[in-house]
Amino acid sequence: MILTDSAISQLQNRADQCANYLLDSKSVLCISHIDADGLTSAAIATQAIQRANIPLETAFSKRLGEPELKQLTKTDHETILFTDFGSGQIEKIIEYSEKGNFNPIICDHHQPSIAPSSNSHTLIDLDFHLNPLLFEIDGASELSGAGTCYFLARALESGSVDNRDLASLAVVGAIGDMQARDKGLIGPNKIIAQEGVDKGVLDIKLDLAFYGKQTRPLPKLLEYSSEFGIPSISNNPSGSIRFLKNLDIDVRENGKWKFWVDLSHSDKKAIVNELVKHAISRGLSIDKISSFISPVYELTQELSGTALREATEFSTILNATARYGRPDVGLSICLGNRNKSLTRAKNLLAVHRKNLAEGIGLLNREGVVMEENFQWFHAQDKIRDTIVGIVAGMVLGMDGTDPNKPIFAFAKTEEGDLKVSSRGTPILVKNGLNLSEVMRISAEHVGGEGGGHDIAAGATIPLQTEKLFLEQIKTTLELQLYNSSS
Ligand SMILES: [Mn+2]
Repeated sequence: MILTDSAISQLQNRADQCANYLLDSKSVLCISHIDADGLTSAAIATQAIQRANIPLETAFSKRLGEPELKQLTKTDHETILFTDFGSGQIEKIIEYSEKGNFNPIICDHHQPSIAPSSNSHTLIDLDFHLNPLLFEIDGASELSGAGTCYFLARALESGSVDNRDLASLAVVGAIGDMQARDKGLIGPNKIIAQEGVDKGVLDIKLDLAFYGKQTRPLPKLLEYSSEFGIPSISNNPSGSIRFLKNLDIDVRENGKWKFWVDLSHSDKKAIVNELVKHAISRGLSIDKISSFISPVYELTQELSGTALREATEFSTILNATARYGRPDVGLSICLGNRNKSLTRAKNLLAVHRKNLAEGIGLLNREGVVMEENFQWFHAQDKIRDTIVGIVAGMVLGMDGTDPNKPIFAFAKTEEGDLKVSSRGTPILVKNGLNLSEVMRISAEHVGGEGGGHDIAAGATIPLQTEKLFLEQIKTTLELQLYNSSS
């Protein structure tokens, strides 16, 4: 690679160490997390390891607690590669490794359960732990799990192998983990995207930022723009149709609404102009209006007008598989299989959309509980634990919630405990919020486990510990937000 920045070259050195470790392994078990970033992480690692001719098996896990780690000690594979999780459990993983239960490699971007350099123990992890946070690269916005695996994949190259085609999956992972900002991907994520462009697997262009340009008919594309809050268009079906009918553009063809991708460049431009005029005349903020346009990441190997063409829609498809117990389907799509896998995924996507809409409906009806420095809701068993975090992220900032406070969401799990998901905002993080720490401390306080990123984190806690957990959140948040303001 041609990158010169010192943090990145340190990350590359670590990737080289991990790659050498892998290349010396007789066989590898790759185990990954079940979201879009986890699936693309596994897909990148899987392909790079296969191309390096190392025998491999790929598996997924919803969580990585004591029972899951214990189960992994039974593996026949010489090396276990943890992708998109593992850093938050590194203490436990080191314990197992020292007992000779398995040889681990961790390729993750979540916050390590022990801070780098906080104790001498961490020296042991140096050889096999690849994580941007160890090199002062932000794991919440600058490099995803899939991006971290991409660095490993590049380090595994030898001879004529060129793994840059995997950059498109790394971008899908970063987008799935909400790492893009108004100006698109930043930091190492951006460098990876550029490698994808150079390799011809990605196309980056400034375009309408709305979700669904490939697969939603124009009125739906506009109607579902709730994050932009455009008066009389967002969440307004008849208003969206009225807006389109007033345009001097053919927005229909053969009696059907067109899709954004079907429009000519000049028609797209005309619609954006009208949208901006409409938004200005109704007093929408300039910040919101300027976010209508952003870099859009298209996978050039996928057909235009399909759900896999644009990184945003691709990542939703993956979430719809993995979070409903079918990570195998999502992985299969990432590995290039279509037909059956894609049909299955689309069916799951319909269910996923329905569940998200129902979850948001529930929140609109019941609202959140407002505390002094945070807000929360308890979905009981009305929202699946695997999507309650997505719902929390979607409702944060909507009517009835406070965009200046982090949100915490509880849901019961199939395993008989509670899942807690939390989401913050970039401004809160700047003011000292670290949800990974909040979730780890509060979960440990009630006998559970938690961690993640500063801006988004999760925990699993025993039933009926909500009250104690919430009290601990309050205390930890006070310290974080107080320390930064003093
Ligand atoms: Mn991730």
